[in-house]
Amino acid sequence: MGGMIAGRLYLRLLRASSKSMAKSPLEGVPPSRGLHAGRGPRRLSIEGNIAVGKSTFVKLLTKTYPEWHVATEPVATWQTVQAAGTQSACTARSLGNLLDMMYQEPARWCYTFQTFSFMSRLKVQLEPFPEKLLEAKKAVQIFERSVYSDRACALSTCFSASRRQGARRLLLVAQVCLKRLHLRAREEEKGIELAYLEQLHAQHEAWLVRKTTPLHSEALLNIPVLVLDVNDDFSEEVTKQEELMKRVNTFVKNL
Ligand code: UDP
Ligand code: DCM
Ligand code: MG
Repeated sequence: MGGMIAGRLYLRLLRASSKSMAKSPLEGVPPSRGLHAGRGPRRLSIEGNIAVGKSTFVKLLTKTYPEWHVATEPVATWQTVQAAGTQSACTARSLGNLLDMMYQEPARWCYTFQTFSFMSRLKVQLEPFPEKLLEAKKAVQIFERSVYSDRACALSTCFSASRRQGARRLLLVAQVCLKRLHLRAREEEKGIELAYLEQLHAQHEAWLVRKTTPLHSEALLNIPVLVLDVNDDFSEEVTKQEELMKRVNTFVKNL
């Protein structure tokens, strides 16, 4: 990639089609609880590097397609981990900020964080379909990241960071994601360096574009992916937003 990190968003169908699913280990799992076979919702995830603009894009989707169901990443759950049995508002007792703990001391907390975030995502992905989706003619459900990204990208990056803990690298250029990361200014993330984002970017490209990441099923290789270039700011640019939404519309229509 020659040093330049492309700001890219990837819209990926969550599961292989029923035809390619025949080979998948998930065979037998009902594809769409409560919906007609073959008319199930299109379930997609928004993938991409830290701070590339996934949440901003998800907001734009919500505005453009109010009939779709959109699930944001449960970051707040990771920032205030609740003690078991204290989840209700009146008994809530926080055990701490696991996201911060992971960045402060990756060698100690990376595994715990990855397990916890994976489980919280799984919980979101397994929730029954909301009422409005059951009524829609063509139901679409979008998740900000997925259990697949945890596996294909975050895990190895996080674990290799935990092995390199303490090593520091010089930053030469501020790139799109790093710039947006600083703009967002999440306290926990202020130590993130360009090299970390570069590694994550390479993993997304290997997984979703070059398709060289080893996967547990061949069927997953054929999953449709829409790649969107978001190097240019789209948070305020109406023309850019319209162009992005048009591409999403065509992609989803053909699924
Ligand atoms: N952002 C921006 N221009 C864009 C997209 C995002 O300035 O075209 C900003 C956004 O307002 C936020 C930061 O970049 O302050 C990170 O965006 P977001 O939280 O959407 O990123 P995510 O981590 O969800 O991918
Ligand atoms: N994160 C991580 N590993 C994961 C998922 C998320 O380290 N499997 C971290 C990266 C970000 C934060 O959680 O600091 C949320 O990601 P984003 O801002 O990209 O949505
Ligand atoms: Mg986000």
